[in-house]
Amino acid sequence: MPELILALDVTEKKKALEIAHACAPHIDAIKIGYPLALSAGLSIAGELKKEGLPLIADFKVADIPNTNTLICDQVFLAGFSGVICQGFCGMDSVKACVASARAHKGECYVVAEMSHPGGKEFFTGGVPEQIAANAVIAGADGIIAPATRPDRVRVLRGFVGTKKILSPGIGTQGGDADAVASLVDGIIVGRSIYEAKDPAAAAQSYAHLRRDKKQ
Ligand code: NUP
Repeated sequence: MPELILALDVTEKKKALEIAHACAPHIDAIKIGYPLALSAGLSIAGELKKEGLPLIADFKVADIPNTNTLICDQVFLAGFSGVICQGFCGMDSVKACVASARAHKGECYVVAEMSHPGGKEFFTGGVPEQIAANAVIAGADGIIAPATRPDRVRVLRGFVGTKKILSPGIGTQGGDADAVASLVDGIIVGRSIYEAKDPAAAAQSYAHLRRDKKQ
């Protein structure tokens, strides 16, 4: 059964910290991306870390290897425990992110296929499979695969074996947590939790799916 990763795409720092604190007992990790990092600054990582949970930077790093290294080093120095990069820039670019993660004892996940409708435009024709295979060769910790397409998650599992699959697209994007829970290692949920009237209760509603069933 998967871990529950909160996608904290809230742009008000105070609100973000409140939601993180309220949800912390019911989640296994926090993921932030550009919305919160750009509004609150990268130092938000230090504050979120106080919740004692793994903290993933969803910056979908997608540049040449040297720039990827510079970006990922900043991510880990800020206190994140994991980073998400794109795989379509090629093996060398992914390897740079993985090397940075290793140097900082962190994790690196590679987007293999995106969850939104437009994700079908270019993440197609064997590309996601190739990205997933590359992620394994590069030594990444796992991939990101779409909860909106459980059939694709099944296919990509065949390419990553026991590496982790983290899966966004649940709830607001239409994906069904129960349909992918047994296929993945982590479900990523954003709006269905942080836009709920009671985010903690919304997070707790996934308790039956969580690996350790803490709640
Ligand atoms: O393919 C992806 N789809 C996706 O939604 C890759 C992602 N990293 N995400 C992220 O997951 C997205 O940026 C957001 O932070 C989260 C999903 O949020 P929500 O749709 O549950 O609100």
